[in-house]
Amino acid sequence: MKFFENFKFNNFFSKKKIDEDLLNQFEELLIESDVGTEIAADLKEKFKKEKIGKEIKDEREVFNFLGEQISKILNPYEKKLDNLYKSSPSIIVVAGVNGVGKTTTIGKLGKLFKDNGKKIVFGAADTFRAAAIEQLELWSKKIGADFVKSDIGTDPASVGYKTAKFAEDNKSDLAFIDTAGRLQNKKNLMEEYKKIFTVLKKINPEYPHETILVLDATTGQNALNQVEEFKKISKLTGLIVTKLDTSAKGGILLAICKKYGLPIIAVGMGEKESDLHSFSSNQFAKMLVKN
Ligand SMILES: Nc1nc2c(ncn2[C@@H]2O[C@H](COP(=O)(O)OP(=O)(O)O)[C@@H](O)[C@H]2O)c(=O)[nH]1
Ligand SMILES: [Mg+2]
Repeated sequence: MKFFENFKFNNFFSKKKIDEDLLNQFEELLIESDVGTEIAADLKEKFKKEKIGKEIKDEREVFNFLGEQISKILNPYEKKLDNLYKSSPSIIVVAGVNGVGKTTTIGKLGKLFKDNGKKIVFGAADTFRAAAIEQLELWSKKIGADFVKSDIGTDPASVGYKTAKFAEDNKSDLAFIDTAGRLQNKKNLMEEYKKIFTVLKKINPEYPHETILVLDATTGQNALNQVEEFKKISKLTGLIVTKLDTSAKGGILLAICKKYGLPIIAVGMGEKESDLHSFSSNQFAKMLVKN
């Protein structure tokens, strides 16, 4: 994740003084980093107020300023991972389009809670591909979670139902329900999701306790459209943003928070089981502006 990737530092810092031209470059850079035009204009304005006409001794001043501002923007949206567990069973649906990292994230979440002594079950409601079911099964073996599946092609809602029932009958603490997220046929996809929620609510109107939307940071602005679509199907209780270990420009988190006010639960920083971290606005901001 690199915020300042395309920035011509030499040009910037050879000038030593902040002028309008530099401020505009600063704003452009922010927009390129996916923070959205509103936040970019806002940050530019703040930067201007504090720094215009002043000398900058070194680039850290700019980074620190930006880091502090970003941390302030994101701070209200921190949601601690621990909050996913409320009572047994806590039923959690993990949604998102294909390839964003849902299955991997479930593996990582399972591992975290398992290490905290919780009893976990994974439900393979992505029944579209055999490989998807196997992938989740592998994770369940790896971290020691129970596993609920049906045959390929089975109605995902029935797997959701089976998983929640299993969690009740077997005293699981947390149930994570994996989903398909194929966007090829949006209408079907949305119907499929709706049905999962309807069926879960029939068991208990409180179910699911959480609906997490997983977003891939590398998709940039498109992530906003995904939030928009999924918001129509269900009340989202939080976001997990993956692939922040890549060249993704994490600025998209700011745009999403600003527009939708959704809490961020965790960030994915790699493919391994230990690569999921509770979201800290402070740490995230520091990481973002580090060059
Ligand atoms: N670099 C990186 N890769 C990830 C991360 N999370 C998931 N992936 C990879 O993204 C790909 C798709 O993940 P998967 O969990 O199958 O996505 P799903 O289709 O949403 O279930 C896999 O190759 C994962 O290893 C992450 O945080 N960082
Ligand atoms: Mg998957």
